[in-house]
Amino acid sequence: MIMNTASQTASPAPSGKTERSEPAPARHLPPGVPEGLVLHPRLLTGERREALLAAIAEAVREAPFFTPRMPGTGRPFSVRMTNLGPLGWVSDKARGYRYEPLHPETGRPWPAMPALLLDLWAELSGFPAPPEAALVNHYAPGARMGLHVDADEEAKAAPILSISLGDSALFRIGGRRRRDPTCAFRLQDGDVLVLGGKARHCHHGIDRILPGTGPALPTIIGPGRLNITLRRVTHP
Ligand code: MD3
Ligand code: FE
Repeated sequence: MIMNTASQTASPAPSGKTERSEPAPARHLPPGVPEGLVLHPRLLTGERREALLAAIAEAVREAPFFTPRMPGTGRPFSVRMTNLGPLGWVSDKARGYRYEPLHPETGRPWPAMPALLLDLWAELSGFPAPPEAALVNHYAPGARMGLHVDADEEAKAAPILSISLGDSALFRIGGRRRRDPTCAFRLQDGDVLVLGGKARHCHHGIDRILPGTGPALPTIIGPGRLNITLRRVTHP
């Protein structure tokens, strides 16, 4: 686990000798990441990762990706989205950002939240009630997400948990005010990020996807990157 405290360790010096299996390089968070941000590098690997990808592919069959639109202007997001769980985040020109129990195009309930995601939340969130929404973002190469704050949840004390799959992305996080300084670091396949404390209320976004840097996603999803965010929406 990597926290924004003094617990970070230095990279080992290169030994000069060739080894059969190189250890994963130590990963550092840049200076200035907000308090409450915890990175678990490559926490999701192997069978757990495969099971999650299969569950997402299955959910996308039932609840296809939709393209959210900006309130007022109707400008489309470059990111496609779908949701799992009792509530899902949606946005359109007329009604803007909100959580809804039904898919905006099919009118059906969102697919159930997989047990694997409920377990991950129970392990890492420190929050006593389960998440109600798993928002699935798909970034094709070239898609991005501008700096924003997540403020549509009533449960302001609950953290947000983020899982990255596929290609790496350059993630940026700043402060409570839009003009506060920002710092950026890479998120890669299998990384789990917990956004609690002050970090929960900070501006953040995705500058760009780094195409071809991660394992392929299921065919029904296509190339690029998936991000799954687990959210508690209502007051428990
Ligand atoms: C920091 N998603 O869905 S995940 C979003 O990679 C969103 O798709 C990005 O921002 C993505 O709203 C970033 C990491 C993340 C998620 C939620 C946060 C960071 C956050 C909420 C508050 C602060
Ligand atoms: Fe966000």
